[in-house]
Amino acid sequence: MLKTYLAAALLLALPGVATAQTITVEKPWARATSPSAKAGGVFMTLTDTGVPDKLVSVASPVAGVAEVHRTVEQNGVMKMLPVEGLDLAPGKPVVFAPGGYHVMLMDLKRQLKPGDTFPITLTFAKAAPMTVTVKVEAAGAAGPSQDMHSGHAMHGTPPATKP
Ligand SMILES: [Cu+2]
Repeated sequence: MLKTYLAAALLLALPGVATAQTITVEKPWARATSPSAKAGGVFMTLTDTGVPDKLVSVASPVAGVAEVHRTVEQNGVMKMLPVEGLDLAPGKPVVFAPGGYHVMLMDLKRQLKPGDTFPITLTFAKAAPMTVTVKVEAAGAAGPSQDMHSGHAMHGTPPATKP
């Protein structure tokens, strides 16, 4: 009897195994924002250790709108383009970093101050949604490109001053 019960329990557990979390999120961080800023960026590294998947949406309570963006150069101008469904290939980490992919927080509800933390929720096509804690670093932290949002009028940030 006991053996039968255990076997049944194992079978029931299998779907849970099949949907085990296969995406890892490393070092989610954001740049501090100025008191009046309405936009901010979140960076991290996503690694898919399971089957091919997609990051389909992002959300955070600190922002009215959150989107995945990619900074690209078009005709010598840096632009940010929304990414609809970011492909995640097993074993190929996708790095979100200043000047490339980032989670764009828009309509910020509060200032992001160094040392603060806030949650963001990542929704995938296959893996279960994940909520991770983002740590706020100094405004110019860990990235060579501090003007990644220049040229993106939607964010309301002034263009970078020329040297
Ligand atoms: Cu952006």
